[in-house]
Amino acid sequence: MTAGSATTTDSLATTLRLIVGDPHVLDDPSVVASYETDWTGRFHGRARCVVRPGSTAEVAAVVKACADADVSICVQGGNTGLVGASVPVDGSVLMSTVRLDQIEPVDLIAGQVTVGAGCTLAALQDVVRACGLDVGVDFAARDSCTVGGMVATNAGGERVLRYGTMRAQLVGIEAVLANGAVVGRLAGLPKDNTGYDLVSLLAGSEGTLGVITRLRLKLVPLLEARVVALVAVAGTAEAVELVRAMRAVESLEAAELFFAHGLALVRAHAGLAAPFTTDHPAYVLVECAGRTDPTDDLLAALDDAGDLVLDAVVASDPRGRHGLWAYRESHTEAVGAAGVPVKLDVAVPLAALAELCAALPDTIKAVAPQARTVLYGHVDEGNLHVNVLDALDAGEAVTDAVLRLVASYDGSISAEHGVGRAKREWLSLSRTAEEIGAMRAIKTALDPAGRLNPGVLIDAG
Ligand code: FAD
Ligand code: 2HG
Ligand code: ZN
Repeated sequence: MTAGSATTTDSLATTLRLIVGDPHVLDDPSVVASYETDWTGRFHGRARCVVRPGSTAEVAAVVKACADADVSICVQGGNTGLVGASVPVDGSVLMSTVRLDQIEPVDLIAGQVTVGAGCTLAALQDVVRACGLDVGVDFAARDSCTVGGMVATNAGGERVLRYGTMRAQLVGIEAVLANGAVVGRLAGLPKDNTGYDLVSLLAGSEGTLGVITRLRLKLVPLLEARVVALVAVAGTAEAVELVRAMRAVESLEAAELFFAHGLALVRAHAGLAAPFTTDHPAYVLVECAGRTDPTDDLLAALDDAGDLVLDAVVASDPRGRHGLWAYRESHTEAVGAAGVPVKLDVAVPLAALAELCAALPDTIKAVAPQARTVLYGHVDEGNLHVNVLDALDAGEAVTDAVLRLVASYDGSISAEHGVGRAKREWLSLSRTAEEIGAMRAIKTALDPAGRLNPGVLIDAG
């Protein structure tokens, strides 16, 4: 399928140039190379060429042309995905959504916005914040990740405890299916029970069911009165207890977890000062946001938490808040600077999080004795990011050991990053054979030739 003849390659490139214009088909290997490796540096693939359509009609025409040539397509937004799903299998056309970046006027009556899939989160935040509204999902890749990629991965991030994941923000979608058909529901109706929910189905589909071209999001109020606290605690169990206590604060928006080893790595990488005079085993970063200053509520809750709080530093001015967030948000970059990690994003029931954190180091050492493990995550959702350095040679064994451990707690092998190529072989740890069969039936119905993102999540039957 993907290995068409040279003649096919040339005639396909010619057809694509006619559709999108010469400058938007890239085949110079030195230019194409930047699209062929994922953010972590672990996953690679050789693209036949890169095509950058500028409208839904162009996307549909490109999809049809590739189908006629029997060539597969990998859709790429900001290429910040962390499971190897945004880079092509060898010979695929790489479709970049970079030109699908239009933001339509914010619908102030509905509190919604329709936006091109290739728009970055930061660009959208700028526009909607100027209207007194905000996007419910936020995380460190905001300057590069696209809203289309966020929907395709059902991204989570730092505000899930208040607003849910990307799927919960989504009220409409426009997409091109594998046969070139355009499907779209962008009216943003809160009530619409007219059959199967394609909007929700495409969320989390990782580029395997359709190319998302536009989407409509419901927005949340822009809450500018904010306070952040970095709280030192004795360990994961205490972090979970603290978050349980903090849930009494209505304005709670984020609860993030990291440990002494991650903080040390981040400080060395980013040159940050120590947040406290002494080191502590674990840290919880909490943020509260409201229309009025939430500082007193946060301080009262910390007070009530008593001995759980070993130390705390609080900031309500933007500079201080960003300074505290840097300790948590810089983890991914600091890990990346230390090497190419085996990256596993998992979730377990909150009651099992401390046990998981305690069991992980030995589980990993058993298959990769030299490995360095860095843990951090979104504590309220029991979502842990397991980053294993110096273990690429044992990547499969590490993945297998960690994901089996997670499954033993009734956990998920992918909390928020998706399955991609990285965890495809382990899907049955989180999904039953019947569920996988149903997913495969959907994939086969919508993409019978398996042309959309082959090798990712699931193949056609
Ligand atoms: P890409 O990486 O380009 O693609 C990701 C997947 O989506 C691929 O399967 C691709 O084929 C598909 N895709 C992209 N665009 C489309 C489209 N228009 N139509 C169909 N399929 C498409 N994730 C979280 O959930 N929470 C976090 O807190 C978080 N923090 C991060 C921090 C950093 C520093 C980094 C580098 C990543 C982080 N991520 C996080 C990973 C997250 O998955 C991505 O940042 C984002 O959701 C992907 O957007 P993207 O545009 O980069 O997509
Ligand atoms: C985060 O929460 C992101 O920082 C990235 O989801 C996680 O680096 C990671 O593994
Ligand atoms: Zn995360």
